[in-house]
Amino acid sequence: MIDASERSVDKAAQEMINRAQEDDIGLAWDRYEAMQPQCGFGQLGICCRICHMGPCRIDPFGEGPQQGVCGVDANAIAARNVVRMIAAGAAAHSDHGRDVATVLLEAARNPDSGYEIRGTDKLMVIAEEYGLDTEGKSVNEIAEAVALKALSEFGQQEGEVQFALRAPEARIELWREQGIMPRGVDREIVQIMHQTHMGVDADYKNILKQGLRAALADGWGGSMIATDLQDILFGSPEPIRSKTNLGVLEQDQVNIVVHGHEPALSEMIVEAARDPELLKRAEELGAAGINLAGQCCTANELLMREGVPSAGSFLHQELAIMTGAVDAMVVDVQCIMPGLADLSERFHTKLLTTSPKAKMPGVEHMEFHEDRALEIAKEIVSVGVENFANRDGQRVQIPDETMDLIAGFTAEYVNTLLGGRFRPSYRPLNNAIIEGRIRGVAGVVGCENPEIPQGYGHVEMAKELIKNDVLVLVTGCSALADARAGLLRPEAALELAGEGLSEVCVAIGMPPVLHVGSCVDNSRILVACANLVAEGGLGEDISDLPVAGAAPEWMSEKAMSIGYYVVASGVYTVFGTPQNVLGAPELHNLVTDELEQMVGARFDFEADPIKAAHMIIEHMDRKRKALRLEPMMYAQPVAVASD
Ligand code: SF4
Ligand code: MSK
Repeated sequence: MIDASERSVDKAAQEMINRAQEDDIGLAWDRYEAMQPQCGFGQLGICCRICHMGPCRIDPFGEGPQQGVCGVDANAIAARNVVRMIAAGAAAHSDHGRDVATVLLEAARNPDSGYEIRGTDKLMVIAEEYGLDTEGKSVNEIAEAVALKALSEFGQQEGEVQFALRAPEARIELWREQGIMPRGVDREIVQIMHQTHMGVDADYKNILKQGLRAALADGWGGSMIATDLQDILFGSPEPIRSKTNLGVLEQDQVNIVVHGHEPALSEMIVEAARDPELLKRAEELGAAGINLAGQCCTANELLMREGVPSAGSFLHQELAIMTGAVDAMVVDVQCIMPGLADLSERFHTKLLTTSPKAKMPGVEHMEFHEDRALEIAKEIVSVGVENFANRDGQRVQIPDETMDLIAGFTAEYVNTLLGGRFRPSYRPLNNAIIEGRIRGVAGVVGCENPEIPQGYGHVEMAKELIKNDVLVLVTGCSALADARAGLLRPEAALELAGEGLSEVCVAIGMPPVLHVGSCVDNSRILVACANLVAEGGLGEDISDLPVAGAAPEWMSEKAMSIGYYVVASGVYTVFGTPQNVLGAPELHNLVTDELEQMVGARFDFEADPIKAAHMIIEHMDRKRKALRLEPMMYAQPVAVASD
């Protein structure tokens, strides 16, 4: 038997991993082990299969080939691979944004769609930002105009992505000077595909530059559109209490797990699960109710707007099915393991795909359409309800693990949170940083990866940072890992935070680790950084701020796009495992050093989360010194990197 604690730090996950071993069921960790040793050329980033003269690979020891058949070198090969990852990640986030805009358009035009526009305040703010005439117009007319304007940003051929103008003036100027100001969202992604086609760009610096521009089109474009239009449709989140972990599944209720990323369907499923007829049918079948739980970023979306509990993060998806208590798992797009198809066959779980972009062989497909959203959501919930009758009580094993949390802090809410309802402002947060109560702000985000014990990187890094008075903002699976560890409770401030941070948190009852949302909501962190600069006293640009980013357990192409737009926005960022650039020394030097001269920030790679936390702390101290801020107010825990 493998020691399950080597695979996850979470007790519930360990219980299910052990169950899988007893039942001889292979999970992601087993498939990862079966894959060892992984291809060294791929890991170093120096294999290329862009054209049919290849595949080609560069000998990292300098003895074999140093060029592909076409004559390209290791740096350009690795850079092309990196920016193609950025292109895919930016495309995923941005296509999500496009879908949200389409739903907003449907909601505005079709009163029978089942959607209502809940975030009218935000609608007016965005309409003004887009320069739209709102005088005498109805909510639906304004929403229609906003949706059309947002949709036009994707295919735009000229001009600049609108929300990029939210960045500080100095940053906008720098982007323009460097030639990386994003134009249209789709345009930047398409240009990567052209630029990296065989026989086009062979200059690794020029290739990476386009990667930065496409990443910015994601962060300040596609992702930001997704976030803001979701707020318009479903309402801006405000802090809300809920629970997380596999223990949120209910023994005596129909359990429906919604998994993926886009709230367009899952918000409707929340509505459908309250339908009296479906509740009655569940009761007839012996269930005490219909219990919804979220998975991955769908979990974050529903958690922060509806308080729907989360069953877990990326590596929990198979474990949820292993409980034998999930009657339906409904998936849309992104981070859905194809391995779910075989696993659900071994239990009674009905796996349902819903997006025309994401099907699985042999898995039932119930396609979602915005114009019949509620009707389709009810049909989907009904499948879960009927399947409750097939549940084998003998095979149900739900770990008795849940954790309380508070979710739903937005860039806008920081105004009210710290400034109060009567004088909403970032001033108290800026002051807390200037006076040395809070050292700085770190965004710790991203995925999980079986390469690292699940949650170890996220939780240990967040604990070390808050101990040293760093306010931590979390999104995606990082947020869910910290939530399971209890870091999203206000009590965590007293238990684990340094004295200065704890004082601020206790005064207003907030956790030291703030849940900011899903992967597309990393855009909220960009806006928060712009607001910190705009409030004054912390420099003229984001790169002046004592802030940092981290992705301790990253795996997806979206994480690459996020990392690059965060760095291109001026935020020093530490990735847990190295990007695939180690076989390309000059490219490696560019991303971990020279980028600093270009955009005022760079990457570091560090697998040890405690060491990485101290790299962030040292970076913040350098920025504090450059800004001539007050020394930290209280004696600090010793800031020493572990061995
Ligand atoms: Fe090989 Fe060049 Fe073709 Fe890549 S583009 S597969 S390096 S010949
Ligand atoms: S779900 S992108 S594993 S954070 Fe957004 Fe989690 Fe990473 Fe998917």
